[in-house]
Amino acid sequence: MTKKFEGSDQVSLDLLKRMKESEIESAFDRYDLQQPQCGFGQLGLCCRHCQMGPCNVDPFGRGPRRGVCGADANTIAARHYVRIVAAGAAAHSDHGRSVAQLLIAVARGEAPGYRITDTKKLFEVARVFDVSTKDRKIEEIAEEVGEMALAEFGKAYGTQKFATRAPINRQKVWEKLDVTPRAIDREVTESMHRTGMGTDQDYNNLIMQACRTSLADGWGGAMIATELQDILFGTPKPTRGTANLGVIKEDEVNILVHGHEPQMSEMIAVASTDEELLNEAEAVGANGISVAGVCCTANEMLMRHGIPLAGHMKMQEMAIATGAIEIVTVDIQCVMQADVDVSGYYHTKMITTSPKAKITGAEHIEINDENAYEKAKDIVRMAINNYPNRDKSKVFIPKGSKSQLVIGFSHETIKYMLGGKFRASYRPLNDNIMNGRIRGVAGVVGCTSSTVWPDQQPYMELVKQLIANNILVVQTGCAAAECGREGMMVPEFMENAGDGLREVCEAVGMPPVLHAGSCVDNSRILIACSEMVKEGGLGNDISELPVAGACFDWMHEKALTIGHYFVTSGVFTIFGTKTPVAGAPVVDKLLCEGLEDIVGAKWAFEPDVNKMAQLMIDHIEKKRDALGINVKKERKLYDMADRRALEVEGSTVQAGCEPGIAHSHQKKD
Ligand code: NFS
Ligand code: SF4
Repeated sequence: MTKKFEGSDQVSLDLLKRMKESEIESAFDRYDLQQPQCGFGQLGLCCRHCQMGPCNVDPFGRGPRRGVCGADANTIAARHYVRIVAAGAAAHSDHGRSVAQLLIAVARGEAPGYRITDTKKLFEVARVFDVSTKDRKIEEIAEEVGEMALAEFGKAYGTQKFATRAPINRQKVWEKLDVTPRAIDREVTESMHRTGMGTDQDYNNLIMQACRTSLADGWGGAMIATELQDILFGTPKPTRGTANLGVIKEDEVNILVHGHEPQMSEMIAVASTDEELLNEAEAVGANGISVAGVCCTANEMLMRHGIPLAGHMKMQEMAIATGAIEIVTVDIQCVMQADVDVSGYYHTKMITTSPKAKITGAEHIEINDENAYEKAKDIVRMAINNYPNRDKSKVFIPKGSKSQLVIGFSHETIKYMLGGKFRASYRPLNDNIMNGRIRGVAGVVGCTSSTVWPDQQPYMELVKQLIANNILVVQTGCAAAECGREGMMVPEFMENAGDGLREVCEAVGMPPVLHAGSCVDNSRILIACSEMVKEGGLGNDISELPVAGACFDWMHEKALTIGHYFVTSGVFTIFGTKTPVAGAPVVDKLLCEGLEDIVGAKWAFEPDVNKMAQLMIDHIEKKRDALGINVKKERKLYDMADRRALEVEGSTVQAGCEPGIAHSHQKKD
């Protein structure tokens, strides 16, 4: 059955057509070639954890019901699930570890080219880590914060320090279940151990380990990545940017930065402004040097510096197939090996920069903390020298394919935007949720993948339905890149929002769809939820908030880990795919029903985007009912709001308006 979604991604369709004409294979072709994909794998019922296997379990009872060791469907599916969560946690966290190492190197003066940018954030993290700031040099504080962060990965005792930022009641839920994450590496290692042959063979116990490991990501490794990157590269503030393949310049040297860690891309961006290199670019006939991003590196660069975003995960081959890329540099995660082949059809050079990620056929130039700027300059120079090799007849940059967007909505920004510079607070957001202008908040995050053909745009449709129902949308990852590319992240898009949400967006001047960053930056959403609880009026735990999370087509294991830490943090989360444990309905029931009684939130898997939106809306309304904020208040004669409205002649504030964002219209209070 073909799914009908909003819009069509013409740019991607044009590029895919072009690739086909040039006989370049795309991930979409390879996806077709993989059909039909293994049914056991799709059901989560394939186990290869020991040499007696691989074992498959037949969910229809016609074949084996157990593996050679006796593992049943529940055990096999739950073990598989835990391994996905552990792999995702490992990916985000290893990224976080590199940032901690870089912070230490910068503090010790061993990383030329980098600096400490946000001391306010440094002090905030120092406070959480119990690092003294009194009468100490910034470098001293930064070094100790870096060391403390590094210790979070392997400490012998205690639990994750950032977990103390969660509301007290949430922490109590975790303590009671004994899922407060210990050292990050320990949780990942223990997950691998428990899921091997012959260890943990109780699906309930396995899913609890998935809870603990996912929290080690969200409130551990991923949060360390976000917070320490903010210290080093700056906490994002609202900035204008551009997105889509049209950001690639026909007459400039183009460098595509792809991957996840900003360490590499930040230096390439700096090197691209080097006077000497700009002169060299001019000497080869180029009008400048242009850097554009793909995947989460793009989100990082866009959020902090407004550096254009060429595309999200499933567009990486298309970006190279514009034929106008001199160099594509990659570090870690979500990089397709096929990029080497696509590059090979053009003059494009592909360069790997991380010792953790080499790709056969790509050139390796290692970038580390000490040599980053020099190596980045070398790479930019290589791109310049490659510019004359560009075959103009192969260049294809779809015309008009460039969208404007406003980005940079860190949780601090949201606080400032809503509360104002002098009284930054979540009070106005909570008040507007309580008075019903905003019904709730939805996180729409995660991947794009080759399982969805570009004539379908599920993220657009989902987000449109949510904002039309007065739900404020916060986005990260490739889902954010997709909606940003489609022009949904500008204040003008508020005309698609419901009346209440539009009123708030108008008063504050913000889009109804907020870009909060890369996938590790989902930790910003965890903090925002915690702040909403602490602000008061919306219950005493994240699980009481009228919020929901969604990802349509998750691709990388990281996305499932994110989903699981949101659920374990108390947020109803829905993915637009089939359940990853479809072959074990009992485990599926635990994820999609049972967990609600245990952690206060549950999963849903629903491939129909309309049903997905409705489930989120229903959930948010259910939470509003439980909070008692859906009850219409009885009007008193001349209540506070009436008096205010009378006092403010000519003001746009209406009678009945409660304290909130719209008060920024008031001339006096
Ligand atoms: Ni997230 Fe970023 Fe995109 Fe998915 Fe990959 S780029 S870390 S995993 S595909 S959203
Ligand atoms: Fe088969 Fe059990 Fe070995 Fe898995 S662990 S491959 S189910 S024998």
